[in-house]
Amino acid sequence: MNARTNGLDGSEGSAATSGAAAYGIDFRIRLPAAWNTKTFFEGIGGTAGSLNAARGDLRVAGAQDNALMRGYAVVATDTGHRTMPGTNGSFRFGFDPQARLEYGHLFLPIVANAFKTVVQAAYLQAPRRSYFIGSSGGGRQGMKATQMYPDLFDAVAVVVPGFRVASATIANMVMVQEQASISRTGVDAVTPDIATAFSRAELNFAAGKILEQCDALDGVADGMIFSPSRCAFDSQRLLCSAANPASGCFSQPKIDVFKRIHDGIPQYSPWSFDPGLAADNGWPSHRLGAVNTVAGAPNTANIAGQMAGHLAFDLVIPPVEDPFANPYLYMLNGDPAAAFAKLSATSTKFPHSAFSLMNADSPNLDKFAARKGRLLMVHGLADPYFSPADSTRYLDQLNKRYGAEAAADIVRLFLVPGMNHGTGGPTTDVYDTLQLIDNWVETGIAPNSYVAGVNPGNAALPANWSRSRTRLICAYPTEAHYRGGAIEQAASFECR
Ligand SMILES: [Ca+2]
Repeated sequence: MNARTNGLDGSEGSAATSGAAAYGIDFRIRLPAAWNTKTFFEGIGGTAGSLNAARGDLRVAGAQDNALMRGYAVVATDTGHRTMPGTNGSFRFGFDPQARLEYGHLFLPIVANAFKTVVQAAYLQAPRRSYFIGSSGGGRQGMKATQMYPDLFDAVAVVVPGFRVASATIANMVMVQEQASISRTGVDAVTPDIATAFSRAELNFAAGKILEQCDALDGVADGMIFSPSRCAFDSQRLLCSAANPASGCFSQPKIDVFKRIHDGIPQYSPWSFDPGLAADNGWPSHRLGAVNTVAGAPNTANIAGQMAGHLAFDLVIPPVEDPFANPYLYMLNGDPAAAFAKLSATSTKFPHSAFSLMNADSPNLDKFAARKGRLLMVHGLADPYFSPADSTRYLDQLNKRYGAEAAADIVRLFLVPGMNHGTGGPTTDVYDTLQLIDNWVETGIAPNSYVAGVNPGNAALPANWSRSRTRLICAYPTEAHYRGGAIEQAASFECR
């Protein structure tokens, strides 16, 4: 829909470079023969720009089923642009104002309404329930729907939602610069290589020290911290000294940086101290990347690549002018205050700021609440991309606006110890998001907790955990507490 062979500026994304009409909203619908009268809109993370299979894959590690197999009609979309080939190809839609608008939120009503029309035509019946599930950037999309298009969905589930992505990228810029201050230079002998800021031994040491102080606060030392509200980690425990000469201990400058990047920036939220930081899809992939072996090659950490390109080309107004620029250098040398100001900027060409287009942080859910809409949020306490404290901050805002009791009828937030960006880490990340929201909508009873299991294929699972471990995940602000019994079983915990 809305196909255009060129960007509005006439210069970007010709059909020759993208292999198709450069812009336009692609979508894919799958319709099961045995329809359960419900629909599933699949969010898409990152910078979108590709068309997923529309099976309604559930963000359930190891699960063999999907929404389609359960009888849901499913839609997926690229949100209006295709990833272009070449340098910064996934970010270059940001030079096109209409593509920014569609990616920001406009694709939601356009695709949802087309989906509804197709479903009605196919089954000669309007859908009885409509759900949206998305992770990361897809979570941001779901929250936009609750705030801007409250009639579209009966329930929205968001996992590790990047609902203040614009603000988060500035925290990322500060992280890059903080890490650079303790990094070695790369192979060009000039540019700091932030992959060297912390070694794997140091991350493992930090994870151990965090557990040492906070693991047992929930009643049991089981490698998971269920009481983040009571875990005021003392980072001086990491310091190398005569009494603490352990492998992986920290110098004082490293402790200072470690603490500051957990504290974050005032315009965003702090990060929790959680042992999941040492897992592959925690800090190593998001904040450090691989050690650079080729002069001039971009750092592979997401704060230096994915989030950097997103900020430079899709969020700030005006975007960085050279579409082939190295976004790592933008993060490394940029002025965070100046970049932050460009997130609220507009121009004649770009009439909508990044904050208005991309952030989804309005606590006004009046219309969504009036139609009995339900919002389920799940956030990993070791998510290195988007802060779990940003999700609790949002919950606190809703509690203030509606009162805790009324808010609990609209939204439930679940914090998952050890879980990284959606899945992975030393954690129980197997659970059924779709069943949770469907039960909530069909019964009207909000979930106070759910039982999660481990993914036996998760390489970050500690050796001494049972591969059938289950845990009780409690709705914020309650926290799981061990009450006695078999340590590997969720039934041995209660929400307090
Ligand atoms: Ca524990």
